[in-house]
Amino acid sequence: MLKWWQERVVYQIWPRSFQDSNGDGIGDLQGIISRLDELKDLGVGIIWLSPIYPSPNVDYGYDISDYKAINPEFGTMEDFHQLLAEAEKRDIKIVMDLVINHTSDQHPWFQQSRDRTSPYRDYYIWRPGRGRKPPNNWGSFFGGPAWTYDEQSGEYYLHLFAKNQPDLNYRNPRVLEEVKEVLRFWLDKGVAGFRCDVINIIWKSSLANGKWRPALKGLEHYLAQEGCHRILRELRREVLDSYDCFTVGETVFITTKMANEFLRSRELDMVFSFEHMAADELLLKWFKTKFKPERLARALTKWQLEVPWNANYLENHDQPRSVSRFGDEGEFWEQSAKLLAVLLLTLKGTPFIYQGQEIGMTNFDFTGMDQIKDIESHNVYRLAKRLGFPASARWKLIKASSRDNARTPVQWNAGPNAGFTTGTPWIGVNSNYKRINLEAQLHDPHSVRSFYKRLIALRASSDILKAGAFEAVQISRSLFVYRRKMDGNSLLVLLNFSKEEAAAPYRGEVVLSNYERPSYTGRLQPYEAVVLQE
Ligand code: TEU
Ligand code: CA
Repeated sequence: MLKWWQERVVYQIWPRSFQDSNGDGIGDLQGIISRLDELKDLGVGIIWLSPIYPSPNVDYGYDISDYKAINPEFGTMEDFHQLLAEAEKRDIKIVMDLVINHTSDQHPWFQQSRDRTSPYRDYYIWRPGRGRKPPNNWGSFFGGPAWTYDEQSGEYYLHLFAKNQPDLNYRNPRVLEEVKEVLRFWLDKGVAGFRCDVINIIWKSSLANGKWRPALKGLEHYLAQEGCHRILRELRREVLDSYDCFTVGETVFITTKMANEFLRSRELDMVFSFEHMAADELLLKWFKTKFKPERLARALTKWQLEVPWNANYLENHDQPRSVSRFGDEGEFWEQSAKLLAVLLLTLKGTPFIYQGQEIGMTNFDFTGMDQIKDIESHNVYRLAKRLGFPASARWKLIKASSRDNARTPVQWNAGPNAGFTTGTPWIGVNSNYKRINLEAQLHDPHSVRSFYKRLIALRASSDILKAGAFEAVQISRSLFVYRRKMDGNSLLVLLNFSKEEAAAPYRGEVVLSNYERPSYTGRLQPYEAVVLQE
């Protein structure tokens, strides 16, 4: 028997760029409410909201200054209640983002923590320096050291992300008590679960120096430690078990073995893997290399075979757009966007669609750093400059990997600002919005969006697609063929990740094809995806 969060499809909203309702250029809750009908029509059963809490926006919501309120830029608590009610009318569940590795440095806990005598001192991780040097050699995810000196305190505090995102200290039991209250606060309102931000790094086993690594020195001291498992078990037992909800962990650097350790006794219900996201990377996400479909297929296959239930995704607010990365922005834009849809919705697991993915939105077309808002991009750009990268090379890194690729406003129509706002958008709209927008696709039966809708419906009606076993059939340079099977029935999925035709001598009745072909004859067109009933 599948759980409801296994049956449904999740749609991720990054609220700031979704839909503005009041002309201030910033997406908001009323904007989301106004689009629920379209999401329902698409077949979405769960919405995951990236953080909507008050935040100074150093990391656009992932730096939280109050866990129990709504960012006034997005609306009020009343708006949130309305969103819950309107979603429920449409049988859509709402999932919140839970960011508990760190808070904002503007959170009152941290403000008080800067006073050495405050009871909040131990909410964070403070240490004296080693002479003029930080307490250890750890590096932060956004580049630079993981420690910042605070004049007022005369000590350093740990931050695995920006210096405005101090890490919480889970050795202090009061911190976990606060977190439990936050969970109950939202669950009692009716939210259906949490996407747990960098949840596998919340426990630091020691603060010893890290061994050498190309980035993130110190990782071995905080990645998936026993203390983290203990905390998650406690949250499960004392809070989550009393509600009908699910959790999905954003679990950086996770292996399938680690994943199973989180899933075994339901410390988390699902985890996001990052391995398949490395299919076009060399060592670091900043060094993009030619995309190799084979690497993508191998990573996905490994996770399909070794983990019982996956959280499948090709995009989110941290990743470049999938059609630009794994497909083709040019001649085969439409076919490749549809191919990626087939991949996402025919793997075993819960599919996560990121806003705009369903209309094939592409990477941004910005021309300079002044248009980039993301702190990580700016930090890395500066770092690359210090390392002596020429300006053109620095810009290339940003273009290929910046998180802002996925953060441009959703393209609703061909009107001003793509229908996102009547004011000035907080970040640039991609200039391709006249060609790529929802309105143009909504009633076109052959659009990318209609194809997503068909696939979501197909998955909903197919026990094989939802629960059938996965079997890899062929992984070669540009072909990925796999089977889903159950009780003697099977579906074969054929994907051609290339601009060339390809021979793929398999047989079956066509269930679905992005070329709308009536029958299959053993050859795939460029970027063709076919599902065959065997
Ligand atoms: O991301 C964690 C993370 O490690 C990366 O995916 C991150 O985006 C970065 O690219 C690493 O180089 C989560 C959130 O999804 C992200 O938006 C936040 O910035 C981050 O945690 C901190 O809360
Ligand atoms: Ca607004």
